[in-house]
Amino acid sequence: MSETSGSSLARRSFSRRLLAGSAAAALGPAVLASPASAAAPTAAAAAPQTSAGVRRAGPGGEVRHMKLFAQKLAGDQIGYGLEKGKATVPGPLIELVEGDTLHIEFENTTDTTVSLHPHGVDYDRANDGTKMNDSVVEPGGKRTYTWRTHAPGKRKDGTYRAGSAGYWHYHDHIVGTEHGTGGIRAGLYGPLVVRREGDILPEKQITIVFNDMTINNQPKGPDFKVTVGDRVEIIMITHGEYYHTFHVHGHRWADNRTGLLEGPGDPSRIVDNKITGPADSFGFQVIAGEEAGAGAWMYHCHVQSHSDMGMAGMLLVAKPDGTVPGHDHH
Ligand SMILES: [Cu+2]
Repeated sequence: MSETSGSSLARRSFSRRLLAGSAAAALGPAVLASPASAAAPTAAAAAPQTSAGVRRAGPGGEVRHMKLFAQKLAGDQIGYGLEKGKATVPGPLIELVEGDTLHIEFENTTDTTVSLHPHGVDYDRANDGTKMNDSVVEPGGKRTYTWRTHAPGKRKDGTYRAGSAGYWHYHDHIVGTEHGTGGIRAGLYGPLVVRREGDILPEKQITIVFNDMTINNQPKGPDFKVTVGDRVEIIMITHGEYYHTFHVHGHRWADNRTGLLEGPGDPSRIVDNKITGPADSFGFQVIAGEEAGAGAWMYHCHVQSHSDMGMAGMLLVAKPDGTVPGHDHH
C-alpha cells in the first residue's frame, strides 16, 4: 500500500487490518472473533442498520474471551499479538461494548517479566498488571486478566456515574521499571475502544501512537490507505517522554467522546489539532476526503521540530479505482 521505507512491522499489521476489506474484519478482530458462545452475535453482527446504512453498536453484556501473547520482536522491540509469532506494534485493537466482560488468556513468551495494564475499564487488584498488586507474568508464564465495563447510570445518592465508553489503551507495567517504562518504549502497548450501545461503527480503523519521537515505534510515520467516502476511525494514543500535538490535513472532528456531533445544536468544539501527552488517548471518525477529496493527506505532530524529525505520515485517500491523486508512487 504505502511506498515509504522503514520497518514494515506496524505497516503489515495495518495492511492486514485495512486491506481485509470488510467492515467486520476491520472491527476488532481480537474481540469480535471470539465471543463466549459461537452462537452469540458479535457487537458488529448485532448492529441494527439505519436507512442511511450507518451501522451502530449493539447492546453490551457479552462475556468475551481472547488470547494475547507477549513476544520479542526484531530490534529490541517487544509486542503483543493474538497468536504466537504474530505480535505487532501497536498491539491488536480490542473493542468492547459497555456491559461486556473480557477474559484475556495472556501468555508471556519473552525472557523477561511482562504484564498487561488497561486504561478506562474496570478491574480489581488481581487484574491491575502491576508488581505492587502481584499481577505480572514471569517468562513462560500465563495468567488470565479480566476487564469489565459498565453503562452510565445513577448512583443511589442521585449522582451520575460515568460509563466505560471511550478511546482507551493498554500497556505493560513492569518491563524496565515498575512503571513499564522499558516495555512501553519497546512497543508493549495497544488500543482499546469501549463503545456505548448505539454508537456509530466505523468501516476502517487506524491506530496512531506517538511514542517518544516515533510513530508506532517507527522513526518515520507509517502511511495508511483508505478509500474516499470510507468512514474512518482514527485512534490516537501518546506514550513516552514528550508532549505532542496531533494534526491531520483535510479533516476535522468534534473534541468529545466519539469525535462526532450528536446533532445541529451539539456545542462540541470542532478541531483539526489536539494536544496530547503521555498515556492520553482519544479517537474520532471522519469520512475520508469528505471535503478535501482523494489525495495524500499528511498527519503529523505539529510541534515543528518533531515533525521535522520524522513525526509525520500520510493518510492516503484513494479514489475508488485505488489511485491516490498527486501521490508519488516511488
Ligand atoms: Cu511532537
